[in-house]
Amino acid sequence: MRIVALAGGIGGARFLRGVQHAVPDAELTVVVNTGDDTTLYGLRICPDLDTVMYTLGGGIDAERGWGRQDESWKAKDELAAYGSPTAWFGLGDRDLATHLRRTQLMLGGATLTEVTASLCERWQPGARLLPMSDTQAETHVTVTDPETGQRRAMHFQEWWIRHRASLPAESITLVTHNELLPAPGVLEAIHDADVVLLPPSNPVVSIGPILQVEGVRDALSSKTVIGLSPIIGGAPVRGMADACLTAIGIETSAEAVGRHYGSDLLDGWLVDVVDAGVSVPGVDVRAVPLYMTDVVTTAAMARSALDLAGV
Ligand code: FO1
Repeated sequence: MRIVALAGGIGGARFLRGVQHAVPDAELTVVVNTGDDTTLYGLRICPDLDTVMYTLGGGIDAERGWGRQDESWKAKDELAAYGSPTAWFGLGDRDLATHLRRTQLMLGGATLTEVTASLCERWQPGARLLPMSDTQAETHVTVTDPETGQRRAMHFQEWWIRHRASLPAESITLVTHNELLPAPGVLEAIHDADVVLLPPSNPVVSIGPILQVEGVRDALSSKTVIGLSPIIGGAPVRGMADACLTAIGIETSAEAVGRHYGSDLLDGWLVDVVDAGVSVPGVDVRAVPLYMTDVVTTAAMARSALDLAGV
């Protein structure tokens, strides 16, 4: 069975471990959001690609959900001691090597697709990881700066990490300076897939950017697409998707997110049992337990999604 998943960071990565547990023989391709990517200290940092790679490759810090296990923060502390204005970013010492190696390869002319394949040779995630695009595109959030009272755009990571998404976002925009073309293999993987899954990732900053890539929505229109709600009982399971949903005027509910994706995109929508009764016009909704407490419950969710797809 060929499965394609469009994924962001923590929630998406955790769900994908469940997919691997549920259907170990499936050929899994993950198209990963790169809108969170940023350049800090001259290093290209790809949070969602790294989170998926570490989670499936066994290097993730399970409690944090991002970055490496057995991590240390010496470089980060030294940067803070120098008064670096970006010392707020969680730069782990082990994780730093990933950013260094990625940047080294890119300086040698490698595309992000090639870099990702090279890093995965070490991590062996058991799935093919593709960036959504090799073209740089970054999610920026427009806020009113509390210090100056001026409206300004800041990178998503600064809003998310430094400000904990506490500054009301007036807009969330994927900024790119070129046509946002799909990375090699993305459209082909979608075309060849038996089913496409939208894991419980942030619908605005994780799944949203992938849907903006040229040709992706079109490729999905002829596929069976099953989504899983990241919102349970009116609240995000983790993270701050509610702050993102509010920014684009969407209510934080399983029903609103399902309707946001809509029947043009979705064939099926899994909601948690507390949200049973949710309706999304033109979409087959099913209520199953959606808390990813461990890999067994997550595998059951994956199984439910595949059953809903009829595969
Ligand atoms: N999330 C945080 O809440 N604080 C951090 O300091 C932080 C650093 C970080 C470094 C590398 C990386 O791959 C992810 C990191 N994340 C951090 C998570 C990241 O900001 C978000 O998970 C994604 O960008 C949103 O999906």
